[in-house]
Amino acid sequence: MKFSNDFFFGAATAAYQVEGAIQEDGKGLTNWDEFVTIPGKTFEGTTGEIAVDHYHRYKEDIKLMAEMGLESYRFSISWARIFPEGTGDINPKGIEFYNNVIDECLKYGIVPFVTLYHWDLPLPLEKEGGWLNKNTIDAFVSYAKVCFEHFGDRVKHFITFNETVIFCGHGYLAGAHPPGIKNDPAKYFQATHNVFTAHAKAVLAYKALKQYGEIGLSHVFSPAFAVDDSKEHTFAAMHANQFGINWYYDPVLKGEYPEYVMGLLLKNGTCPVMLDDELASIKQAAPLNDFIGLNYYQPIRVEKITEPFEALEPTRENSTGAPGNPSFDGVYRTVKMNDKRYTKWGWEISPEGFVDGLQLLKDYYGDIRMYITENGLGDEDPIIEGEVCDIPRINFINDHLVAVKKAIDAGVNVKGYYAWSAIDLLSWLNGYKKQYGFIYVDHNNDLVRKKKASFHWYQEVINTRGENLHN
Ligand code: BGP
Repeated sequence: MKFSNDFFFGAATAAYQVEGAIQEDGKGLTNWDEFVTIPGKTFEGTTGEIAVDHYHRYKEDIKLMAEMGLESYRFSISWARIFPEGTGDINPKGIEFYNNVIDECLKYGIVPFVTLYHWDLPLPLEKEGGWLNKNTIDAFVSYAKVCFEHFGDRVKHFITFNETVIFCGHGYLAGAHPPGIKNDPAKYFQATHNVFTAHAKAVLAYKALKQYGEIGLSHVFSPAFAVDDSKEHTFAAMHANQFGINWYYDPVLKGEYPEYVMGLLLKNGTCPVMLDDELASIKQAAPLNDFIGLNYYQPIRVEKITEPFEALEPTRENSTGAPGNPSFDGVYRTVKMNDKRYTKWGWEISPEGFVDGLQLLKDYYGDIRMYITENGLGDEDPIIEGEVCDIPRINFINDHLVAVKKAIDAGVNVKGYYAWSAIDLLSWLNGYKKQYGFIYVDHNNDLVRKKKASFHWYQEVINTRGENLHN
């Protein structure tokens, strides 16, 4: 079961979910800072105002990560710390903060793996149309360049975007993320195209600097499987994967959009405005994209909708991954199955789906380098005699690491695994109740940190390079 020495054992966080200090040292407000103040948007009205105070406690947190033996730490930069207005003047304090975080990682030999955009858009840009406004593309590229120039001497792994399908899907279809728009496929597809363009232009800018690192992007990876092998449900799975996988990976890896999806968008009038220079950048950047990051939590089980079906009104509860919803185009719906296991939040637990999904990606895209940039179990961890006994998380990660190893042995090019999350943090819509970390944060006692059972377990996994994982 041993993983090779060049495989990263890591863990991840995102700025909004850990940092807090949303208006400190010159940071500008973001779309999320505003969105969470709308009543009912988040569980118990939680906000990232303090989060887990990583902004002030990053030294303590990184020290704990080092003690756990973490080889790489994936974190995101908050754009509004670097450019409080989204564009214009750089905030030197923002640069200083991330320099400190990077240097702190390097002090312990932890490789920083940096996400440039994990959903927190500077508020002035959101007010001007956010990802629907083509100016946001240029603003992102300028911001990305500043990050490459200031951090690229020490950061050799950049992720441009985290999970386009989630922030665009929740932003323009479910209305559960900013800007909170519901059921608008034309806007949704336009936003995704603008993001792919921004990614491509950032890749070109990065390569022009010749920093000799790698750059890619991370998607949520929820491969669709048919509920049975009937023709109609098999079609539903193909359709779901075209929209959920190919629409997201083809422009990045092949430099063009999948014909199947394009055909349907043209037919129903939801095809985005795509300018020639944008399509040219997407084409030019594809062979330069070094890797894809996969955030795998669960697969989806789908069935074709054959009879009229009353869609649930999208809400916070049903928009965060639990099955039960029809697809935006009414072609299929996701289904909870009796023979599958689910988390307390209704997400399927399926290491088998992970192996099959990775194989599917290899079939689509060949030898592209992959990192598992998120995978983990959201749970309410039991505390027994003062100890956080997160045994279900240990089992979950064990099984998913075994799945990764199986995929590697079958020839899939996976180079690292980042558990979500390094430390307990703010779940975007589910507050602090849904925990993911190896490190517990006590919200009743000054955010004191405490090692969970999984902390010691992961330490041992890293130490032995996975030798003792069990099948
Ligand atoms: C991913 C996001 C993460 C994290 C995770 C768990 O989609 O990239 O930021 O939030 O999902 O999600 P949740 O907190 O909703 O359980």
